[in-house]
Formats: sequence, structure tokens, C-alpha cells
Amino acid sequence: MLYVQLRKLNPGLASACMAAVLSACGSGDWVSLPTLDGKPALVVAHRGAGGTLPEETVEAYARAIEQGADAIEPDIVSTRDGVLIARHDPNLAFSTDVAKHPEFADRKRTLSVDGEVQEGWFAGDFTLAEIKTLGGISTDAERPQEFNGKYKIATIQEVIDMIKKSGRPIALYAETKNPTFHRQQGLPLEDKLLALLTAAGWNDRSAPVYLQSFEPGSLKYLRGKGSTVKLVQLIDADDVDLKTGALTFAAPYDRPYDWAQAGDKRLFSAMVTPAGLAEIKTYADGIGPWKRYIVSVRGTVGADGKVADVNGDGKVNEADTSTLAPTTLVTDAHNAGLFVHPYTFRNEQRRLAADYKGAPKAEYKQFYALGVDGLFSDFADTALAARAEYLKQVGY
Ligand SMILES: [Ca+2]
Ligand SMILES: [Ca+2]
Repeated sequence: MLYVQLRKLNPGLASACMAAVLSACGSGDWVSLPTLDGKPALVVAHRGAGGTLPEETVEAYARAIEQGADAIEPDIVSTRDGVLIARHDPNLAFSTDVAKHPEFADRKRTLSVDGEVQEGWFAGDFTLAEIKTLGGISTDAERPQEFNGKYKIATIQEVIDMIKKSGRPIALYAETKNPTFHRQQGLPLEDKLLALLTAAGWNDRSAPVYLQSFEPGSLKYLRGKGSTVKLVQLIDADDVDLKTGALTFAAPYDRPYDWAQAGDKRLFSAMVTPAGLAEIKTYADGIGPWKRYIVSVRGTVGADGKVADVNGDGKVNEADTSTLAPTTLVTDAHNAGLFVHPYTFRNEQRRLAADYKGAPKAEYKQFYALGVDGLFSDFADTALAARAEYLKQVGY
């Protein structure tokens, strides 16, 4: 079921078009989509072309720009010399070849990141010059490995420069990563980020910029500094209980780390209640929820009490599940005046509920029809192709 509202401004044209073939009426001026502003959803290239190339490298962002993404997404962590770089984790062991660099062997240590003790090499122990000697690696064993070590880590300034050179409107969609952790390390992110945006001429409401964080305190700080760029509250959970479809909450994915530090016992799920959404609206413009807050999935419980391997491939994963009825979150957030950009959409079969019959585009189309205002994808090319098909189907 697709919800298409004809613009009230021009009822004559609308009915004329309805009488004709919808798609013959041209380009979108009279069909309002179920998004907050009635316009097509934004496709955000998550970590660049993260599904294809080592994520958050210059090449991964270049590929996402080539694919036509509307926005490219870096996560932000800090080097020892205070340069903001594009990395998902302060721990470089997860996404770089640092372990293969004997000259850095003595930098290996254990460190608590948001209460989770990790062993590895941490960006805050390296200068930018040192980090530029590392290569990015794939963070997913199922994805191409042949590019590992070949591409350098991008700085946030380089990402800004790439957008400016692209010659078309592309948004920077940047996430302050572990903001409390960075502050505790003496390497706070927010002021440096605002300085980069100001220097780019992008620290205002009309700038092609979205800033996102799981920690409300980081967004409130940015707003408190007078920035009017678009701010997005990310909403996490740990996992889905495939027996019931209920979201599960375990540290450090149970609540924002700044809430945990302050003794606030609420879970991330408090953010999707009407009161939670109203609170977010006081400091942000939109929400970035895990997509399971909108459409969850549930498996089949077998006689042994376990979730069954329905498709018989020897593994139990989302391919063995069916989607549940969508929640009211998109409508609730829109009613609160917030846009909705869920994450993360991926092409792999094991990540697609059985309802989609192995077609990633079917999942995107469901979410577009539900009125999401954008989404994060590791495969922006697939998200864009699905959007084009969806828009054609609804006559936009
Ligand atoms: Ca991110
Ligand atoms: Ca299976």
C-alpha cells in the first residue's frame, strides 16, 4: 500500500494527471510523498561505499560520490595531534592494517571505550602523519578483501574538499563518535568540527551538513555553541530477540554513554516514546534510529525451543525471519516535527528478512513507502536504484 497525497495547491492538474497515466505527468511537482517535507528520501552513503571498498577511505568516499549518493557519512575520531579523521572506532585494530606495522607494535595497549575494555592501537596515540602510513581494511569478512591496506584513511577536511570538488550538491553527514570518551582523553571533537565547518562556510542552517551522535550531550553542545546546522539524534539497541521480535538492550548499546555517566537509567527505547521525541525536538532536527525500531523481524521457534533454520542453510540469521507490522515511529516522529533517517541497509542475503525474497530493493521500497526521510546504506547504488523505482511507481 502506497500513500500518495496529491498537492492541494493544484487540484485541477492533479485530477487531470490522475485521469491520465501518472508517470506521464512529469517530474514530481504535484505528488507529495509521505516524508516530512514531501520530497524523496535522502540516500546516505554509510562510511562511504562501505559495502564495496575499505570504509572511510578517500577511495570509499570517491566511489560513493560516483554512485550518486546524496550524502556521504564519515564517523569522527581524533588523532593525538587533534586532527579529525574518518574512522568508526578509536581502536584502529578494527579497520586498519596497524597490526602489520612492526614500528607501531609498542603502541598496543588496553583501553576502556565507553566502558568496554578493548585491546588494540588507539587513534589518540598516533599523529596524523603516522595514521597516514596505515591502510584501511574491510570490516566484514564477507565483503571484498582485495583492497585491504591499499587506501589511506581520510581526514574530515579531505571529505569536505571532495564534496566541494564534486560539482553537485552532496551533504556531509558526520557523526561525533564516542564524544564523552574523546573529552576524557583530552581530545574533544565538537569545537574542532565547528571550526572546520566555519572555515568551509558551512556552519549555518542552509549548509549541506548533518551532524549526528548517539550522545545527546554532544548535539546539545553543538547547538549551545550557536550552530544551526541540522542535528540528528541516533537511537541504538543491542540486538533483536528473534524469538519475539523485541529489541534487546545490553551495554554499551543500552543507553547513550553520557546518560550512563550521568546515572540516567533510561534505555535508548525511551527516545522513541512521544515524550522522548518531544525532548529530542528541543535540541535536534531529526532522528537516526536503528531500522528495527520501525520494522522488526521474528523467526520461527522450533520444537527444541530455539529459533529454526527455516531456509536450511545451516545458519540462523535474519534470512530465517519474517518482518513484523511496522511501528508508528515514522508518523510519531513526523508529528513531533522530526525527520527520520534509519540505519543500516545492506545487500547481503543473511541480513534480509525472508519477506524480501532475497531482493535488497524490496526492503528499501518498504521503508520509502513508510515515509522515511532518508536512510543509511552500505550500498548507496542499490538504495538509489530502489528509490528511482519507488518514485516511478508512485508517479513522482
Ligand atoms: Ca556512523
Ligand atoms: Ca538459515
